[in-house]
Amino acid sequence: MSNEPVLKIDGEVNASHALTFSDLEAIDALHQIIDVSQFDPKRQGDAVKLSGLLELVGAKDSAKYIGLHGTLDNFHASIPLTPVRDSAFVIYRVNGKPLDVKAGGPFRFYIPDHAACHTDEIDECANVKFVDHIELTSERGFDNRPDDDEEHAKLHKKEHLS
Ligand SMILES: Nc1nc2c(c(=O)[nH]1)N[C@H]1C(S)=C(S)[C@@H](COP(=O)(O)O)O[C@H]1N2
Ligand SMILES: [Mo]
Repeated sequence: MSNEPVLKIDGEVNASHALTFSDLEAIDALHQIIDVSQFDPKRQGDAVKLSGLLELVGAKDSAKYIGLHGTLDNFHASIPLTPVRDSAFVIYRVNGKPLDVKAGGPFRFYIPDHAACHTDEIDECANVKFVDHIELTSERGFDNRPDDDEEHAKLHKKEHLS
């Protein structure tokens, strides 16, 4: 039990949380998305809406940026909250089981209406895999997404070697 993965949510919130798979499953059906392929035919599984998570932790008005931290491979993004707060979600379950690490699990952030890689702040690169910490901040936070084609190509080469 003690090694069970958790998704930590903290920063500009009323109550920090560390959520397990079963905590996510227990979130009201109103905030669940069953079958994310309706948003992207290449994706499968179920998700919880970011808006549901924000409600759970009580996001403060001072929360302007969302920091997405993937500790496993040290990948981080910080994006403005407003454009994604009603559309983004966290994929966490496939066929009733936790999302596999091969698919970016156990928790994977997903923005359905993302821009192409490094063309905008809200790009495909911000779909952070193995996200274990969501941090709400008042200013832009740490971000090490690739910002040009060369860096981007290098990152993908690394991803495919692993
Ligand atoms: N943790 C983590 N998340 C990541 C990345 C990464 O290297 N590490 N790459 C990003 C980039 S640059 C892109 S374009 C998408 C690719 O997602 P896909 O492999 O599911 O198509 O994941 C993003 N999320
Ligand atoms: Mo990307």
